[in-house]
Amino acid sequence: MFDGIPDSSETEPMNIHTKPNIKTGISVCPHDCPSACALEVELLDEHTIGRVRGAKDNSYTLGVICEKVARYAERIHHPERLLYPLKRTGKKGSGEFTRITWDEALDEIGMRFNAIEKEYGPSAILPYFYAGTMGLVMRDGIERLRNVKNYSGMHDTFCIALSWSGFYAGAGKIAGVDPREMQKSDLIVVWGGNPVNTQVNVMTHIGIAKKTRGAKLACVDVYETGTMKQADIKVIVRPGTDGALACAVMHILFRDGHANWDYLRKYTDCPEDLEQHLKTRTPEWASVICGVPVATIEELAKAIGTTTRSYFRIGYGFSRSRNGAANMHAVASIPAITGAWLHEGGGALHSNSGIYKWNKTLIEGLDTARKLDRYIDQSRIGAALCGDSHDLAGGPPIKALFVQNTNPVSVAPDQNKVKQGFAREDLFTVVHEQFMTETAKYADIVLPATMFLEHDDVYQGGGHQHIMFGRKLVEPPGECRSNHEVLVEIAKRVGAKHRGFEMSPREIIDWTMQHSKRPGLDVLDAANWIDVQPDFETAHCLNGFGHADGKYHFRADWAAVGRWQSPSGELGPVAGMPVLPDHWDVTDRVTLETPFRLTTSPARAFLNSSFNETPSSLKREGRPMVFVHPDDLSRTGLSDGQKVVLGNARGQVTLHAKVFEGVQPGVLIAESIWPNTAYEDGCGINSLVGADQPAPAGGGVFHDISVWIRAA
Ligand SMILES: Nc1nc2c(c(=O)[nH]1)N[C@H]1C(S)=C(S)[C@@H](COP(=O)(O)OP(=O)(O)OC[C@H]3O[C@@H](n4cnc5c(=O)[nH]c(N)nc54)[C@H](O)[C@@H]3O)O[C@H]1N2
Ligand SMILES: Nc1nc2c(c(=O)[nH]1)N[C@H]1C(S)=C(S)[C@@H](COP(=O)(O)OP(=O)(O)OC[C@H]3O[C@@H](n4cnc5c(=O)[nH]c(N)nc54)[C@H](O)[C@@H]3O)O[C@H]1N2
Ligand code: SF4
Ligand SMILES: [Mo]
Repeated sequence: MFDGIPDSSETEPMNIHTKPNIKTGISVCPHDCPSACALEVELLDEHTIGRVRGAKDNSYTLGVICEKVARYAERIHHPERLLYPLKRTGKKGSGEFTRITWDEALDEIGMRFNAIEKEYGPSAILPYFYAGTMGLVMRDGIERLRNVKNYSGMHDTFCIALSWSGFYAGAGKIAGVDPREMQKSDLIVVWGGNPVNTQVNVMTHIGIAKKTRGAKLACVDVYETGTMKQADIKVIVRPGTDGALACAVMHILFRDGHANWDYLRKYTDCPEDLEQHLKTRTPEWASVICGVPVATIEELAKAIGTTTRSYFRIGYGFSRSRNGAANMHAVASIPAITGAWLHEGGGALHSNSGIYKWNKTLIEGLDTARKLDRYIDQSRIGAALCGDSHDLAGGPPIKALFVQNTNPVSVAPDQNKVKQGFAREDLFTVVHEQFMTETAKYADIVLPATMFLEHDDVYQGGGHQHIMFGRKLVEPPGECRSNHEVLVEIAKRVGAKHRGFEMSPREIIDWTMQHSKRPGLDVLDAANWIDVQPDFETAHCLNGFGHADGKYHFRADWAAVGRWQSPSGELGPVAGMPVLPDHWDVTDRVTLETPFRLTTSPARAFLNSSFNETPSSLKREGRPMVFVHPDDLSRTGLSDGQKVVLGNARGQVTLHAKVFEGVQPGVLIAESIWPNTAYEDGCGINSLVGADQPAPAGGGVFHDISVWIRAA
């Protein structure tokens, strides 16, 4: 029997489309991607899916999804999926395990957690998670266990800490113009993002604007990406120098009379100070820093200054630097100079996460007497596990880890330190996963997890404006259990009492919807998704930006931003940050020993560490490579296709060189994230990445790396 799926003889409800002989169910892509695509999934039998397609009637998805999810059958029916609970038999990291029952696994977890809590206090246990699934129940339910038990807090810094800090410093909220308005735009500026790889739907909407209005696309990146290949204005910067480029663009806008002074006086905090400050930030000044020819800077600024409807689609990538928050703030300031926000098809969007305003009391157990003693920085998990007193914040060592939805031994910075920490014999590690990841290999207990088509959850579009129901469409294989089911069972064994542990995911979704001033699950279930786009005035900030004074802030209050973003208060050298938009020269140093700058930009067929197990993704990506400018190849005596080593004080990585013209000399690109085992010696690309705590709230500096390169 299908779970809730009628057979084709029944009347067709809204959420089921019947193709000849193949049933189709509607769900949502759960992966960590701003597109959160509405999906149509072919259902071959109660366990088996066929092709996956984008829902045509979702006004953001418009029938388009990425290739890797279209082939989801490869992932959900992968022969290497984890099916049963496992207990470690070999050395940590060896991947040697034996099958045990769920009761044995859960009883051991309960016993060990209780013993550790008794001896060291609850802070010695760290629930550690990220966004492997973006479903609110399955992703964030782990916070309920943490909060009820007062286990260690976690500050999530992999992804958004730098970019949101920068955008918030200016706009005072994390929301922007409806992405569908890109269709009405005459210039779309994709800055520091590569939607062709990372959120294909942006290209759909840009494509419509190009076709119907002859809109132009400008793209700012550190190499010629798939997105840049389609751009009319191509800007290749040196990594970590977008602040300089943005300042020069704004300098030209003021210089050439493209500043909208009526708008500036009404909607921004200190335009005269900014204009004055930018007097010396000329294109010549910026060109030396960012390596972009003056003529290209002029071309970009002219297009922005002379196109009323210019839409800034601002990505995450360029914020993953030690100066990333400052760079984001500088870039986000550009449309406030021209007043592009006033017009349909104009303004900016980085993320729309701020529009949803969820009441997470039930999901996260916020109604408990929680008093978390400390927060561990997610990106510094290596140092924290190795006992760094700064990271442990005066608390006990971490003695137990419970990991869901993330693969830190692959994706976290400073990988050698992370491995050292995970290898500790006195650390009790539980990993709930779909595959035997690098992290799962270090676990004492591995638990098999369901995939999104095997459980119910609710999703929000980070890059659009839909609340969406992702429904269970097939039965899980083997003994896989959902995150919620596992939390319920652990809660029982560690004495964590909360009504959320007594409820089903559907009940939790329904309560959460209703208490977030939305309709209940019945309405969502019938409609599949709800469009919650704020009105034009709100989205365009015409009734004010998010700060108390309603203004866009050119003058950033970084200490306040740090306190907003980081639960343990502002971090890093906040005092040194530029108050007005500027170039902040704090990136990883280029030295005689490490003369190259490296970024680890996302590969098209992988999604972080996911999909790097599916055959078609592996085939498409080939092998781990580093793109090298031809001048650099000849300068270093290396050749195209040669096996090379990249290295710095943190580690070394072996991969193959590939000649590539679309990058500045001195800059290397290693598209990521390959499994560690794809590299010789098992050292993944994050062995080279530093785990600093950049101001004002920490964050992963995945594209801010200095290295040497030499023949292997
Ligand atoms: N070098 C480099 N490193 C990076 C980045 C980069 O650009 N370059 N990007 C960084 C960024 S932005 C991010 S967000 C991180 C993300 O890195 P990760 O957190 O590792 O992200 P994912 O690969 O999305 O998901 C992790 C795991 O979640 C599991 N999972 C999925 N759904 C479920 C579920 O329902 N239950 C359970 N228990 N598990 C599930 C998947 O199998 C997968 O192994 O990587 C960061 N690391
Ligand atoms: N295929 C695929 N899709 C993904 C992911 C993936 O790994 N693979 N990851 C998902 C996740 S978790 C996230 S957060 C989003 C992120 O999606 P994006 O917003 O696109 O951000 P990034 O993926 O980090 O990097 C985007 C681009 O920024 C460029 N970049 C790096 N440094 C700089 C710089 O200093 N200046 C400029 N101008 N550009 C720079 C990189 O070269 C890259 O092309 O994508 C999601 N979608
Ligand atoms: S584009 Fe993003 S949200 Fe859409 S199917 Fe692909 S990974 Fe999922
Ligand atoms: Mo991310």
